[in-house]
Amino acid sequence: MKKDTVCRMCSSCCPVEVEVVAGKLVSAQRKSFLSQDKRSPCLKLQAAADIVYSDKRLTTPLIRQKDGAFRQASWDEALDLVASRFKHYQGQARPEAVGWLRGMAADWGSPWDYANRLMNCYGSPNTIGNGSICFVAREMAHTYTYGAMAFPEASKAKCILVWGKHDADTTLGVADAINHAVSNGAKLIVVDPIQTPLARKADIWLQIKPGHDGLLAMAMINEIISQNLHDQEFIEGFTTGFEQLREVAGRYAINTIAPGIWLDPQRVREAARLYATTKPACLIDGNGLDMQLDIFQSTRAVACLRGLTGNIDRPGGDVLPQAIPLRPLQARDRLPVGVTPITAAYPLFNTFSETWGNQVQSCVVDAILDQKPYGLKMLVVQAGNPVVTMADSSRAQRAMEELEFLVVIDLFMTRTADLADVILPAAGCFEKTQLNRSATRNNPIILQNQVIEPVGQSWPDWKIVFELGRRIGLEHEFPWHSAEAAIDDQLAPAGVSVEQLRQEADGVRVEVLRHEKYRQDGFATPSGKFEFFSLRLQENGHAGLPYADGFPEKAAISFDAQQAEFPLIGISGRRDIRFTNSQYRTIPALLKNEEGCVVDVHPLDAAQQQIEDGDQLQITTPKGTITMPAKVSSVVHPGSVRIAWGWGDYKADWNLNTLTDDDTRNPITGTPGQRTFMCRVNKV
Ligand SMILES: Nc1nc2c(c(=O)[nH]1)N[C@H]1C(S)=C(S)[C@@H](COP(=O)(O)OP(=O)(O)OC[C@H]3O[C@@H](n4cnc5c(=O)[nH]c(N)nc54)[C@H](O)[C@@H]3O)O[C@H]1N2
Ligand SMILES: Nc1nc2c(c(=O)[nH]1)N[C@H]1C(S)=C(S)[C@@H](COP(=O)(O)OP(=O)(O)OC[C@H]3O[C@@H](n4cnc5c(=O)[nH]c(N)nc54)[C@H](O)[C@@H]3O)O[C@H]1N2
Ligand code: SF4
Ligand SMILES: [Mo]
Repeated sequence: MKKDTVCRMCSSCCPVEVEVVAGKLVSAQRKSFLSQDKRSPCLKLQAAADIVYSDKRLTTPLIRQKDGAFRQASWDEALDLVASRFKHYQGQARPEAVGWLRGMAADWGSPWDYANRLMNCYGSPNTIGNGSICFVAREMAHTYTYGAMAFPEASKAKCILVWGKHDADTTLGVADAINHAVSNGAKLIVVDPIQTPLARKADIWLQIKPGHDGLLAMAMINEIISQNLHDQEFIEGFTTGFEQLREVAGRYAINTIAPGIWLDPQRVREAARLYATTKPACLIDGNGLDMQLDIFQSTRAVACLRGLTGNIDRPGGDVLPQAIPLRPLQARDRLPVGVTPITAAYPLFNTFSETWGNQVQSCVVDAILDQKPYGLKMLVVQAGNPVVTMADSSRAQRAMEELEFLVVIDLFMTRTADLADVILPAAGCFEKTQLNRSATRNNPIILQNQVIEPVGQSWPDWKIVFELGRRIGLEHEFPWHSAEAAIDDQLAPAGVSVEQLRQEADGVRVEVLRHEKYRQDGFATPSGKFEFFSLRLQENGHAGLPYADGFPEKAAISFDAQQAEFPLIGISGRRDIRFTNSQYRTIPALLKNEEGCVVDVHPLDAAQQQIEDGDQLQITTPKGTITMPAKVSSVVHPGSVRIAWGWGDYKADWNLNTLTDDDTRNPITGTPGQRTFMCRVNKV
């Protein structure tokens, strides 16, 4: 039988059709507006049955015994134990000593709301996401410029500028749209320090020096204004601070900037002209900007290009979302007044959105190890593997070990789960009904619909949270006994029900798609305008215009001050389509003899140490050393190496975050430099 749902094995949230035989998932196909032969392939989805029925799945709750080993337990026993620890800190009048750390995998829609609801009603403000290193920091920069995160209408664009994103590995719906537009003649510009498959297809590829995107954006702004290529009508009617932008960008002339960031001035000029004169153009930014120390200003500068060229909210440009009206489920009003979250040092990031809440995950480690701003004693980790995915893994691991009580909710055993006192087995995406953020951010709403029963005794995340809530005395706050009841409640203001979503597998559109909404509604910023200049930022002690205070030259890359000892730029590497972050290396069909776990070294750098393919290389930073096989390759620029990402759960010695730094962070978003850092490479 064929059943419709949404795949959530990565954050792409693709609508899929699943083949179910005798209650078992057999295969799954991704839906797309493109014909089958033109769709970008997903190897994870092809291995869906291997993942779902892997013998490595956690199938019962586990409790750690005195001798350190885990034993199987019933749900009643495990949940009662966890609930008793919640009550312990409440009894000590320290509910804020309990934290709930969320990784990316359970999604940021309803599951994020449920965790926040439980914690707010319990009395702790410390539900913490990992958005400081993922796209939330970028979303804040978009929001401070035009009120929301724009999304590209790439299939209708005539020019596509891709800035630090690789959709064919990470976001297949967008990859399809790019391919469609390019095959219809759209121009393609790619800004990426790596010669990716997309870069090879581009009309112009700018192989930028990692972490220096802000300078390129300012130089392009300068060029567009000085060549009079900007959209005068849009700027006059709908923006703030254009004259200041002209003045600040004037300090970033292409001829002086480009050579320092590894670029040919003439190519940058051509890119600026092509982007500004080919309408409509969309600008797709990605995780190449995230995890950078300079994330906020660089994304603001890139975002300014969308207004400068008038492409914001135009068909085929960068469209602003029409959010679905939802009943707020986070119960923020239940949090006792005066309890500050452990992320209090990042007030603007904590408050820029209605639903994101606290997203500076590094603060979890500060609170556990350094009691900063106060101690965190117990942690629930849901759908995350912080020991591997957080910056400075050794420190993150020490923090997990230091806790009085650690609960992990996951599908698989991980290096983080290995340190837990209690492990609760979660059901995977095909085993539960869920409302994802991508479904509520904008039309149409598509349901992640349960198509098979949970594997073993695993439970869906919603059920774990509701049941735990009831056991800590929140029966009234968690009245729902099914995912459907809770989703119906949340969707009531939109007038949409789960029943209806199940009947309309391609989604329900609450409002017709509109463009240029700013003409009627303005932008959702304090001034109602597209803000090149942000008074809100200036009043809070930050540059009101990107780089008005100059570019942080020696602070854009971790360990830059120690360049003499660590001369190469390390780039956290490719998101292979076979894996999602630290996941799926235990699946033989995907692991393929550890293919892809390599350090790419440019032939010129390789020659200095006679490095050849397959040689074992030690990569060292002030934080630690890992060892990986070499691949001599000119996809990287001389002076930089690309290190494979996500292998740290499979093999500790391949954990890239052993190398990264968490001491220095972006002042607004608390982002550490997990993408780009100075390092040294030695042949073993
Ligand atoms: N150096 C470096 N560091 C990085 C990155 C990088 O590229 N380089 N990427 C960063 C980014 S962008 C992110 S988002 C983070 C990701 O960091 P994490 O969120 O910690 O990432 P994952 O490794 O995907 O871990 C997700 C865990 O959730 C489990 N899981 C999967 N589905 C479910 C579910 O439905 N419910 C539950 N309860 N568990 C589930 C998986 O088995 C897995 O153990 O890593 C960041 N760290
Ligand atoms: N297959 C797969 N899919 C995934 C994930 C996964 O791990 N595997 N992770 C999911 C998650 S959590 C996220 S956040 C998304 C992220 O998905 P994307 O936003 O596509 O991010 P990445 O693929 O990490 O990086 C995009 C590009 O940025 C480039 N880049 C690196 N450094 C720089 C730089 O300094 N400047 C510029 N301009 N570019 C740079 C990289 O070379 C890469 O080509 O993917 C999601 N989907
Ligand atoms: S890209 Fe693949 S794994 Fe990710 S959601 Fe889409 S189909 Fe699933
Ligand atoms: Mo992410």
